Amino acid sequence: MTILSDQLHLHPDQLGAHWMPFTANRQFKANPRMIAKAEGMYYWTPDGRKVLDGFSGLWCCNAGHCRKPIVEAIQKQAATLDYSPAFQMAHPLSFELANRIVEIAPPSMKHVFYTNSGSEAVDTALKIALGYQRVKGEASRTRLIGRERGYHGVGFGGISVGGMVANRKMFGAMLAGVDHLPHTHNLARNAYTKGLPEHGAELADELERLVALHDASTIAAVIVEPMAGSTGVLMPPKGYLKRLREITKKHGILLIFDEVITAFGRMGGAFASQVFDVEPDMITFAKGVTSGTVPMGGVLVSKAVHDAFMIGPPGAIEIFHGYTYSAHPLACAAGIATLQLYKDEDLFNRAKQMAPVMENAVHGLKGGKNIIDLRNFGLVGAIELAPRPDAPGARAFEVLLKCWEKGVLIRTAGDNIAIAPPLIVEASQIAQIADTLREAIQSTD
Ligand code: PXG
Repeated sequence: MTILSDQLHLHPDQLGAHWMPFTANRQFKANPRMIAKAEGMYYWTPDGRKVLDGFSGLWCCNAGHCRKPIVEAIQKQAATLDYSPAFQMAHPLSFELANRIVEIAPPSMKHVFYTNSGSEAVDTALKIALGYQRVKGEASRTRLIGRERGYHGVGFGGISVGGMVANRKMFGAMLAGVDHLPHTHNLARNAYTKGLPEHGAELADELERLVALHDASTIAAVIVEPMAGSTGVLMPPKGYLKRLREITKKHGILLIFDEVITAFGRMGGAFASQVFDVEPDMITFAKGVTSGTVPMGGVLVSKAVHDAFMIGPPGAIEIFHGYTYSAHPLACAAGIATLQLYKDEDLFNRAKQMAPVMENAVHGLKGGKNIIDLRNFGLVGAIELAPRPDAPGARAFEVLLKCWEKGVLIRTAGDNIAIAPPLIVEASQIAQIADTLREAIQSTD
């Protein structure tokens, strides 16, 4: 393997121009953690150090890195059709990919609206929900309900229904007419649960309380992540999602599952909706659809929701919404190749088969220093550490830095550590992640 040219070693003075997202810029630029190359389960730093990817980049490279069929499909597409107009014109790959996504989606999901990211997928789904209620003659249904500790990207819609204080507090009033369900994380009752927590299904009944408060005639949609990823990997209590489905249906409220993280194998099936056997009205996706190779997101929409818009004269545009890069040819080519690879290598089933290995590895950390909870489902594991009283998040971030030094990439959210390796991960690599974490946690005060 040839490792990496000198130009990858940037002088600190060259790092200022890029204002990095969700990053402590000054801290990072004083001691940068650069990645220069990837293949399979591994990253390499510019100086050739090999790092095991325990987080699929950022929950996205589900097929592993630089997989040949995906790389070749992108290369070929770039040389064949670089871009075609997204509005009133099309290219065949977008239809092929949509059909392939619909094929593996829950049965009622029949249509795909493309975006370029999860944030855009969320804002698109919220807009479709508002539009749907209006075209159905229920224009008073404008309220959107999210959940505490939810993450739905960083658009104004997404932060409004989201429940992460840091992502909201700087940005003013956001969308009006939003309310939130309580989150389901309960260490007192559910700590150290393997798989889905026993307690908390009744928290879905809080939606009845919100309906009583606002009246169903004002509520358009509820959006939740089947598994809340970004606020620390919070698994849905047994029966919770089903209960949410029942209540939303009863009141004519649309249910949106934000599956940006959970779709494409992470939970051990194509979509978490199937794994948890609950069918929403819309599903947002991104990340794994192209295994992170080319930005793409989208909204899977039920036939009923889609068909409600197909009214008026055929020459009328049904929804005034879309992006220049909706269904970008490179993203579609990458998506088709990615879904084919998932199928050829049966990767969603592989995730399911590896889930017990992940479970054992994660729960094998029990008793470690400062650990207050261990969680797992599918190919996801989480370790919750007690926060330092004066510095929430600092302890887990120190563990992240130590793991990086020891050659394993993980991710933190506050004092939660998340593990979500590519679905091609081997048992020995899961063991390596766990061993590295054990050592890093033990050596952190
Ligand atoms: N919805 C959900 C459920 C997500 O997890 C988004 C929307 C936004 O997607 P975009 O593509 O706009 O970033 C996300 C993104 C983490 C982490 O560390 C999670 C995300 C992104 C980066 C880091 O948990 N999720």
